[in-house]
Order: sequence, then C-alpha cells, then structure tokens
Amino acid sequence: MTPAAQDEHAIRRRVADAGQDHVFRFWNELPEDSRRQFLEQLAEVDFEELGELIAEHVTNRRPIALPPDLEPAPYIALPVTEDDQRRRERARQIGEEILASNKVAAFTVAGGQGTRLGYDGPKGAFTVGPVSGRPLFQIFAESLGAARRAYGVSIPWYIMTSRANDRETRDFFDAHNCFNLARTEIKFFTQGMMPAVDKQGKLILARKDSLAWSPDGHGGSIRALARSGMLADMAARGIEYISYFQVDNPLVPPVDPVFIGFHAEARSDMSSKMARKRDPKEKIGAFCLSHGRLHVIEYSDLPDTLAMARNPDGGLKFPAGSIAIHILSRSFVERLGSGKRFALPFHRAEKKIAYVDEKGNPQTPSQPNGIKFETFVFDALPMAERPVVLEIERQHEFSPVKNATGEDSPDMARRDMIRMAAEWFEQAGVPVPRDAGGEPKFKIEISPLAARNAEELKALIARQGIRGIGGDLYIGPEDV
Ligand code: UD2
Repeated sequence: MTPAAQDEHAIRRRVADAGQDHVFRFWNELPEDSRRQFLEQLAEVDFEELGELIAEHVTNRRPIALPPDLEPAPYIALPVTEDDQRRRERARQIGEEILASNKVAAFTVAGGQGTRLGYDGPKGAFTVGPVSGRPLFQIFAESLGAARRAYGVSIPWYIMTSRANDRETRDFFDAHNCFNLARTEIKFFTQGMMPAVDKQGKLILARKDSLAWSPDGHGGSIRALARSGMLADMAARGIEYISYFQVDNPLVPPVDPVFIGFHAEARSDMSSKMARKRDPKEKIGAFCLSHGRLHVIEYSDLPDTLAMARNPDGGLKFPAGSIAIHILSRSFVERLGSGKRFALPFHRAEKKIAYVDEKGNPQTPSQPNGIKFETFVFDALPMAERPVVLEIERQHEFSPVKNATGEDSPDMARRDMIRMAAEWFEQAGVPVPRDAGGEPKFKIEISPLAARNAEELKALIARQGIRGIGGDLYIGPEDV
C-alpha cells in the first residue's frame, strides 16, 4: 500500500470502530481532491473524546448534575467605607506596578459566530461608536493604546478567532493599519473545532465531503493558547497575567489595574468581575460556591428556585452575575493545558445544523436537529486556587452587543456609552443638556486616547476651553 492508502485505511478503520462509517456514504462520487480533504478532516477528529461525549451527552444522557449545596459566592463589594476605598487604591497601585513591568497581556475571545446579532462578519468589526461609528476592535485597540502610553510599556494583545472568521479578522486589522498598534503586538490564533452530531450521536455531514464543524467554545481558548504556541510567546515576553474579555462589550476596560492588583495580591489563579444581576432571570451566569470551590452556573442551568431565591432583606440570594471578564495567571493556564485529557468539561448545545440528506441534497432545518459540543472558560474556576470575585459598576464596564434589538443590543450599548461620557462631562464641570426622561439630548462619545476617565477629560476640557455641549460630540485622539 502507498502511504496515502495506508492513511486512508487507518482512518476508515477508526471511523468504522467509532460506528460512524455513514460519513463515507458519498465517497464513490467524490473527486480525488475532495477525498483527500475529507480524510484530512476525519484525521483531525479525536474519536476517543468524541465517543465519550456522545455517550455522556447523547446516548446515555442524564439530567444536568449541578454542583451540590450551592451557596452564594463571596465577592469584594463596591467600596462603601474609607477602608474599602483604601483597599481599592492599594490594589490599583499594585496593578499599576505590574502593568508598568510588562507582565500583562490583553486577551480577546472572538471566535463566536454572532448568530443572534444577525451581523455577517467578525463581531469585532461591528460599528458601535454612537458618533464616531468606531468598531468594537478599534475601541479596544484605543484603550490598549492609551494604557500603553500611560504605563510606558507594550501590552501584547492576543485575539482568538475561529476558522470561520480568522481571515476576515486579520484582513480587518490590516485594512485599518492595526488601529495604530504595532503589528508585532497583536497575535491572532484560531481555536479548536468540534464536529456536530445528530440526536442519535451520528456525525452530521454538512456537505458530501465535509463534516459539520463548530468552534469548541470559549473554554477552547485554554487549549488553543497552548497548542498555538501563544503561551510560549507569553512566557518569552515575561507575561504573567492574562486579561481576558469577550469581543462583544464596548465598555470593557481591556486592562484594569485595580482588578489586576486584587488578583495579584490574593495570589489568585483566576479572578472574575461581577455585576449585580439586572433581574433574577438575566442571561448571565451566577457566581456560586460548592464545597469551598467557586463555580459559575450558567443562567440556563440555574433552577428557578435558586435564581429567584431572596434573602430576608429582599435582595437576591444569588446576586452576583458573571460578565465574562477574568484575569488568568499564565501558570494556571499552563497547568490546565498540560494534561492528556482536556481539563474543561464539554456542554451540549442543541442547534439547527445545516446538513445534506441521504440523497445528498442540502437541507436547512427549522428546528434544532443536532448537538454541538462546547466548553466554557468559567469552568476553570473550580480548579482555581484563591479566586477573587470583584464587584464593578455595570454602567461603567458592561453593556454587551448580543441581540439585534431590545436588551443587550447595539442601541443599548450606544446609550450606555453616551451615558458614561455624559457622566464624565458633568464630573468635569461641563453641563450636559438632558431630555425630560433624563437622557443626554445629544450623542456624546469619548475615545480613551483622548481621556480614560473624568479627571483626564477635565484636563482636556480646560485645554480646549469646552464650556457646554450644543450638538453631537466626539472627542477623539486628534482633540488631545
Ligand atoms: C456569555 C456567558 C454568560 C455571561 C455573558 C456576558 C457563556 C456560556 N455565557 O454569554 O454567562 O457571562 O457572556 O456577556 O459563556 N466565543 C468564542 N468561541 C466560541 C464561542 C464563543 O470565542 O466557540 C466568544 C464569542 O466570540 C464572544 C464570547 O465568547 O466573545 C461569548 O460568547 P457567547 O455570545 O456565546 O456568550 P453568551 O452571550 O451566551
């Protein structure tokens, strides 16, 4: 046998042993090229892992077992007393020293498919700036540029894409000259993919010569960081702390000295920011404690009895919502990624998955017909030592763009960006005209390259002699 034939033989055997040889249904019709590519795809499948997942999540599926004895997780609350303030100040100083010593990298997970938003392209290219029309990636890039300037360092930025959007994401950065960040400071890498199966646990064919693949969830970042060589790149640069955030939140501070300081002070493996839930059913995970370990229980898994439970004072028993902002110590990610088996558990998600039917005709189902497997980065928390949960003010740090309309939509994110800019103007002593409902009358937006907070804005306003706002206003880098 030629080497190619040997490969084909070995792969066919593995596929057959896994009970999946229906995938060769159209083999005889396939041209040589397609056959080769299809074999390459099949060679990528870890059939041992897949078999276990199918058994656990499809064929012998049991109800989700929540961690036992869930209690609300402790967190560092927003400062009330002077002591609290002092604690935050101390954390800020520690964080600023760490930033200034080149030990922090920013990390964006941007491999998702953004189906809910209905935007055709990498979500980071979505234009959200209320006046400027800046896309999400530009907003993050400018925050990082401003932080670099403030701390006099380089802050490398790692961006995880998926096969579906990697090329487009890189092209987008190239077309915008990397938003004036050094090209060498931005590192793209792709996450892993998992094949989808039908409700009987059989691999789904998306085409006659292709499985139906989907990204392995943001938890896949843990193994993708190792496999792609990015962890080694971080080690070579002396990076110790990874500031993790999602691509959908224009308010996120990509690196926050206070958060980094609390994390480092506690010698935490992984820390998280939290916001009080807007309402008991808000679609964000809840921080819980089980037998002393920290967990995030996704909203869809948290039973109503817990989600709605109240304390005697009327407040929610589980108020702490996960806004998907973390600091991960590099050493922790290395530990998680080093085992033979992937450390994070897979979850099942029932989805509509396009497929070819028995006759080879493409079909787009109107109901979920298959199961995707994905991992969540917050499932690393129970393995983390000394995790810190830090409360933040939602209106300053969290307004994700998820849905086309309504809650967590671009309109809401723009409203929140405007509200924050208005607050800074008022704190800086410039009155903001407001409508009867109390909302700013004009659209206002501030680039972090112009001002990162109300004090910096105050200095800029004094230099520029701005005394009032009479129309839509964008304060950008050129205004400095
Ligand atoms: C996530 C959290 C939720 C809450 C909320 C805050 C989960 C399951 N839930 O909800 O608890 O914290 O965020 O906004 O995470 N991504 C990848 N690769 C993937 C899948 C996703 O990079 O394979 C990225 C995606 O590009 C985005 C982020 O992960 O930046 C969040 O993904 P999502 O939109 O699926 O998460 P969501 O909104 O269900």
